[in-house]
Amino acid sequence: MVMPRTNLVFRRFVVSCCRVVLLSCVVAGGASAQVPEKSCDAFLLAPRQVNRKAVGPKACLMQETSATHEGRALTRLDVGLDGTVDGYLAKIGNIWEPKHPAWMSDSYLENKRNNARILRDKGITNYRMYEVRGVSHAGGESEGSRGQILNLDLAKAMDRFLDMVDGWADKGIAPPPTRSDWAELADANRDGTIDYPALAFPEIACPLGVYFPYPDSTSGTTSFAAFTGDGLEPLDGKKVFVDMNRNGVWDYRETPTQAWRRLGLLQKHEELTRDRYVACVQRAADQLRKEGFFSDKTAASYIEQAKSADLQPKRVGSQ
Ligand SMILES: [Ca+2]
Ligand SMILES: [Ca+2]
Repeated sequence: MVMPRTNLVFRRFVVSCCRVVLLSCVVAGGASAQVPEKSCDAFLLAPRQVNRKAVGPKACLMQETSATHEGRALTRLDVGLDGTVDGYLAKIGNIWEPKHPAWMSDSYLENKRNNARILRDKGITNYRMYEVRGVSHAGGESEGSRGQILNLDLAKAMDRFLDMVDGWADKGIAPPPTRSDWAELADANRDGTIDYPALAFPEIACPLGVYFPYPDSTSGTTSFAAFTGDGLEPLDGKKVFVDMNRNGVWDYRETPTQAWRRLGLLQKHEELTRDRYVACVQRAADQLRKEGFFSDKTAASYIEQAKSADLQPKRVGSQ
């Protein structure tokens, strides 16, 4: 999330960026090839001098896609730049397929974290980066469920992010601090303990299974492996086992009760009951609501769904 200018076009551009940054995850999704491209050269800054050479984006193309969320009209802008960025060639050939410098990671989470660190180190303060656990790059609003693909629905927090951008631009109300599980970004007072951890939606805080990158570990989409208590931990699309219980071994799936005991959500002899599940979801949703990331409506809907969710979760596809 970056502090928007008052110009509406720029605000919408920034809102689009907010989604990319807030996902802060593993792999960039491709822009739709069906949407015609338009020039956005008018928004380019003048070139800067680096080592006596003029550097900076030279050309800009964008794709504009209309969408609605809960009745609100949104415009998504995907932007491609040509030219040089800090002396690195930003693009060779297809403007939508930039050639990455060697120091960039295959992990988009790593790249987004580094992006936030670089902004901070440059003294830029009008940005925020929010990691959301259990997400790769794609949010469920565009690719919620398709075959083995199942993504966490980030749209449930988008209304609050739009409000944050509006409040920041119009009233100067700064959004909450950057949230990350990387101490470099989230241990504000440098005492070794993270102060602003990544966001845990109720699906993650009160899990009935695990989300994992799918088809492989660098994919922008995820699949979901349910705590069925039945059979082996599944394989991803590259036939690498999904270590659901993080014990380093390809072993059997836990039941939700076994997983919750391991995670400390239940005591050793406690069972996962409806009341305990609803209470957990309520705690997780309320915390996000108090911190400003969930609306009242989103928090309430999570609690309502928890009252009827299947506590003996079924597999997704063959997962
Ligand atoms: Ca700390
Ligand atoms: Ca395991």
